[in-house]
Order: sequence, then structure tokens, then C-alpha cells
Amino acid sequence: MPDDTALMPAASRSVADAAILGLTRQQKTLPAKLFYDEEGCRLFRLITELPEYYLTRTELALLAEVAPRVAAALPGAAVLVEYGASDETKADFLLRERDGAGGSVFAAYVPIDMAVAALQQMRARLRRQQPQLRVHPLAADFTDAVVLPAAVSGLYRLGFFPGSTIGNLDPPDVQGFLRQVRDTLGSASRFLVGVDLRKDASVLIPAYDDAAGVTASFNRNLLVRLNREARADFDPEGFAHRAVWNDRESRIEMHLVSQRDQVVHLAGHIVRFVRGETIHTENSYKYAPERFAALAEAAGWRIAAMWTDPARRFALYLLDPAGEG
Ligand code: AVJ
Repeated sequence: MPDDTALMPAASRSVADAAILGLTRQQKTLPAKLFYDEEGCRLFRLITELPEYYLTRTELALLAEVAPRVAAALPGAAVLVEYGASDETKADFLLRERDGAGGSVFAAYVPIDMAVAALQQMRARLRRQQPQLRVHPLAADFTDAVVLPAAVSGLYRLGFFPGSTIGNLDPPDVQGFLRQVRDTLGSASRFLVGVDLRKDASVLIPAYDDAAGVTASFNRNLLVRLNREARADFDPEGFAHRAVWNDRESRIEMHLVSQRDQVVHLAGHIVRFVRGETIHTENSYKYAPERFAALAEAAGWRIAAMWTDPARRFALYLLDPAGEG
């Protein structure tokens, strides 16, 4: 049985420290990973069901098609290592794959996430539903260097990074992350990555500024969280949600726009806003296929396959370590 010490969060800078760092810069920022407290996770799940948010449903349809092919091409008993795994919905497409003899393709699953409670619930569910599967959760930021549990060392490794979460990283960080995954997974591995593709702003903007206002609540929830966890006194309604397409950087930016001159206190600091000033809360990069391929190749991977939907909105990349068969 995996032990619970593996679920203790790695030492990380506190929420308040991260917020102060971002809010004292010229362009105020907050790190996107702060979105995902319990309420933020709930709001994000609602986002994935919005008519305008094409990403999740497009990726799920692709996964249904691609999972059997990816599983069939694995050379033997494997472990699935998922980066940023707050639930097993997507991994399940792979974990349920069976080999010719009816045995499961995956002997083990290593979900990596900062949400400890979510990891524990996932492990409990999987124990009931797939008792033969060994689940070794790792409580960590997916960008941290992780050490795979010794218990999976003999298995072929399939890395999995769905959801276009990779779009939250700036391109230099993407390269560093891909290289680190290459080092963690080693040469007996493959890496399946979900990437949202560059497309017209008329499709992108509504996906990040939906008619029902769920994304606006998701964005403002950052302030609610800071009020609770960082001794702040934001008036969330004093900030408007804004989504902008930055074509030069090929990214959607989310901002919170101060609706008036105002002063906010946070963990003993004073933060001043003028009317119209913004807090930059998220980048969501959208990749041209050749651009993503270039980043992956520069990080020691080779494109083994790429699948996309008919409208070419979203892509799944299967990467092989460069320089091996
Ligand atoms: C979870 C990072 C993939 O960028 O589309 C959704 C987060 N932000 N709506 C994305 C998000 C606003 C999402 N990722």
C-alpha cells in the first residue's frame, strides 16, 4: 500500500508570499496556480461544461480515439504518470485499456498534483473500481522535479499531460518542463501531451469570457481566496473580468480590472490600484503545430504522432525520447 507521507504537500512558498510578490510589480500579477482552491476547482469543472469552452470536450473525443492506439503501441507492462491530475477522468481512457490477453496495459498509476484531498479521493475511487491497479499519488507542483516511486521502476513509462495545462507556462518554462519530464521518465518512455492550437480570436475570446459569467467568477475567486488565506480585504465586485487575445505572444490573457481607484490590504501590505489598472491572472498559450513541435524537439523529444479534431482546434502529441529507436 502507498503510504500517506507521500501525500504531504512539498514545502512551497505560502499563498500570501506569492501574492505580495506579484502585486508589488509594475504590471500586477497573480500566479495562475492559485486559482485551484476547492471553489476554484468546482468553478473550473463548470467551465469545462460551458458551450463556449471547446477544449475539454474536444480533447475527450480525441482521447477516446487515441487511447487504444497509444496503449497498443506500448512495449510491455507500463505505468501512467500524469502531471496535474486532480481527477482520473482523462487517465481512465488509458487505464481501462486491455492487452490481447485481457490483462490491463497499465500496472500502476502515478498522479501528480498539489490538491492532496483530490489525490486521496482519486486513490479511494480507483481502489474500488480497478483494484488490480497500483496507485502511487505524488503531492507536488507538476513543475517540480519529482522522483518516481521505486515500486514502478521496472515498468515502461507513459507520461500524460492533458488539458492544455502546458499553455499556462511561458515558452522558456515549457522547454524546461519538457526537458525535466524527459529526465524523469528516462529513455523507456513516451509522453502524451494535450495542446490547444492557435485559432481565430472569435473562437478564443468567448471560451475565456463566457455568456454565463462562470469564467468571471473563476477569475474573481482568486480575490476571495486571498481574503480568506492571505488576510486581504479585496472587494471582488470592484474588479471586472477581462479576456484579451495577445496575438504577438499567441496567448489569451486573463485580467482583473480595477473599477475605481482603491486601496487593498494584504498580509500587512498596502496595495494601491488606479481605476482601469489590471492584475494579470493567467496566460493560456495557443500553439501553431510547428511551434509546439520545435519546442518539444529542442527539449529532447521527437514527435511520434499528432492527432487533431476535424476543426484543428486541439491536438494530442505523442512524444518519443529523441535518439532512441
Ligand atoms: C486548465 C489551464 C487549461 O487555460 O484553458 C479556463 C484554465 N482559465 N478558463 C485554460 C482556464 C480560464 C485552463 N487550463
